[in-house]
Amino acid sequence: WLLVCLLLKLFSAVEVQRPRGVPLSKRQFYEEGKPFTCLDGSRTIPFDRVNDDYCDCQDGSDEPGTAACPNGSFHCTNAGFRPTFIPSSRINDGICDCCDTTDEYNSGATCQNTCRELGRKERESLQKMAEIAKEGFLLKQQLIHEANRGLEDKKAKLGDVQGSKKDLEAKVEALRTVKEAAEQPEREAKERHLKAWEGKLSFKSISPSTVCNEHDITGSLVSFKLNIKYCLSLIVLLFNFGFGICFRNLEKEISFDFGPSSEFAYLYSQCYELTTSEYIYRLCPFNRVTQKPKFGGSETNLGSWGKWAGPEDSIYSVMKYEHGTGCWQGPSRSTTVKLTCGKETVVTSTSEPSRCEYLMEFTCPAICQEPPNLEISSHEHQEL
Ligand SMILES: [Ca+2]
Ligand SMILES: [Ca+2]
Repeated sequence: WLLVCLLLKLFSAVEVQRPRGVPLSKRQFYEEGKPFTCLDGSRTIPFDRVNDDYCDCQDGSDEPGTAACPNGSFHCTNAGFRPTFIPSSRINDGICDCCDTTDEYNSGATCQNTCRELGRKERESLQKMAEIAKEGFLLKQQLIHEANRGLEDKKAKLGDVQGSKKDLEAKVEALRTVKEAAEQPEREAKERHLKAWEGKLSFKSISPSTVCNEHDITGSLVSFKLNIKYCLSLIVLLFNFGFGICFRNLEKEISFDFGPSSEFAYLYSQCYELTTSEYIYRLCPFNRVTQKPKFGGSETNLGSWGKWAGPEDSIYSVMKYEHGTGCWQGPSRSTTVKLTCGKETVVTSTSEPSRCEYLMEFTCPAICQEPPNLEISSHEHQEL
């Protein structure tokens, strides 16, 4: 009895009486036998002028089921698939537009109801996408775990670098003191020597050989000191330079926005290529995008890392690379990278939708969102 009740209820739900082409949501505006007011409120007409194949309302709302109004739209229920609207000009035009065939009710066209089949295919592809999202989301958790570990490592390294920089600075300072201490007697000796030499100059006649010899001694003394000085400066320079690079690189890497949970960190210092018939495109995330002719030729910069540029609710779904090589008599090249969920990290397509503005599609697990529970949704489908 319960089943019968349920079936009856279902039937009554499906069999809601309404004029042809009217969606369920607007049923209340089309009350059988009562005057109809155009949905834009412009005028009221007797109900028999609804779907009488003559356009009465400016907004086309009196002819939802005929092609009489140029701006009318027809609602296909498409049971088993997705309901949709089509322009009313497609009613009875001989072409099957609605999968439930309802748009061709009077044209003689033989349409087959494909809604069930379409619905099945859609569910399959949704299922597949959900599975990809599920696997991708698991991978993402792994990426987050690794990124956090990597970040801790890097922070520790930065601390180490700072520590050993201080250590070395102390050592260099000690070396400088040693050097100065060592130079002190030499300086004194040199001064003595120079004085003696001046004495010789003033008191002795200058023979070319003495000048040369004396000069040699002084010269080598000077060059020895220069060497120490040079060496020390070189040590200090190399030390600052090396540490500077190391330091800056680490700091730079730590400062990047790798996503809410650092899930995009693994893309840093990686590059991904896509070869088309003409070019090799290369995306190095957080760095730059380039294009190189496949058969030789120089590389073109299509933009350097700019920012995350997705819409407010999913800012991490789009990357923007800017200020690439300038176009001839045009702006500098830029690239928009759209990220979609996938198990693999790969560039799937590139295009140039408008001049010097490139579009790249990139799949990676880091963008995958937690999928809704699959089992519940498949149950729902079965019940339907
Ligand atoms: Ca009419
Ligand atoms: Ca049609």
